[in-house]
Amino acid sequence: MNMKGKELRVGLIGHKFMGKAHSNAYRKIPMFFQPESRICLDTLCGIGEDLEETARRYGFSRFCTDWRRVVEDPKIDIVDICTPDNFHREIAVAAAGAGKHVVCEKPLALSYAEAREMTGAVTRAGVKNLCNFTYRGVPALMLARKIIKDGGIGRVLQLDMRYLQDFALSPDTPFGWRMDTVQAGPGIAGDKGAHVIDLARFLADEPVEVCGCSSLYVHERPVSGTSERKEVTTPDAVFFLINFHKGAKGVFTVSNASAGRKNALLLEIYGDRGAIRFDLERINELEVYIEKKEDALNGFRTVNVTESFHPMMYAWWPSGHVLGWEHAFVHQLYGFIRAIETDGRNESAFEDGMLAQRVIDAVGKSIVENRWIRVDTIH
Ligand code: SOE
Repeated sequence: MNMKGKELRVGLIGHKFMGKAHSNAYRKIPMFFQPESRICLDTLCGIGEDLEETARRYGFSRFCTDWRRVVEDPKIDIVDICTPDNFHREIAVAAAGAGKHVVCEKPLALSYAEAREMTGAVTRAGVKNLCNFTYRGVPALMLARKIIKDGGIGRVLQLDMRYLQDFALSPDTPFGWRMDTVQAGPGIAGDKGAHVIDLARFLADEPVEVCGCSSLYVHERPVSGTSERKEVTTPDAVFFLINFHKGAKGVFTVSNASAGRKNALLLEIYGDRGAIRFDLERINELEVYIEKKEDALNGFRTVNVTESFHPMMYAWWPSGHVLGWEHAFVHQLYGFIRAIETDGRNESAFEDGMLAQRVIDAVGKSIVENRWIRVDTIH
């Protein structure tokens, strides 16, 4: 018996890391927000001996190993894609064609051409669509966006955007799908690069021209559970410069080999009257500098973004009761549910994923050709 409004039945494809983050988020939404619909975890689709147990623990009614069953099931309202990147296009296009609302983890696709096809499919189908740039759902970054868009730091001049981890530093780290260009296309340039490119768009301005280079430190890795070793075909780190539409310049680094950095999304945006700084490993804090001449106390201040009047915080706990990485997923998916319920717009639609993919492709082309590439020359 549905307690309130209609049901929204979710078919989630991919039961590993992102599948867990999305399942957790769907379950938390009705506890902290007031959607009109009842969100039902209907089917979990994946490959692995742990699938049935995982479906039970996550609260799914059913499980299956063929994504087509999820897409073709008339009971399913939302298809949520948490697979390696090389499956995104086929599943999203099929889901849109079946009239499903579609969620797809970032990066949207393996290329701009694929992303354009996916965006066309959801647009023609008239279904709601989310490319989950989850960090748009971090309250501190939502506050940063408001400060910048309200002119709080003046004209944006410089962006220093990094996303650093160190899991790939050791040659003993086993081979993963992100290290295989067949499954992950440009690899880290898409995986972490999508995040920093999208956040530059979300917080500041549109990229116009890029120039990049890359590093690969470990060329082959052990394959878990076997005595085999596999060649790594995506870079461990990518570095790129961006010229932006309104004149700002940016320095970007994405790396899986930055010793000591565990999940360090480090953003610094400098304007002509102030600056903001953010570190994902300190997710509730935003460092803000607003130029005030002759103010003896002027300097960066650290805002604890946990007050009820801060973005999204009304729904959670009393002041100072901090949020974590998982809550950004709750905010993004709640916004998607509300877009479905109100026929409104959600943050980071497929179009945003497509525009980020165009920059990712330009970075890849720049690395190969060793020169600046205009984003609008990518088709
Ligand atoms: C690996 O780089 C990864 O899991 C990314 O794929 C996620 O988008 C990021 O949030 C955490 O790191």
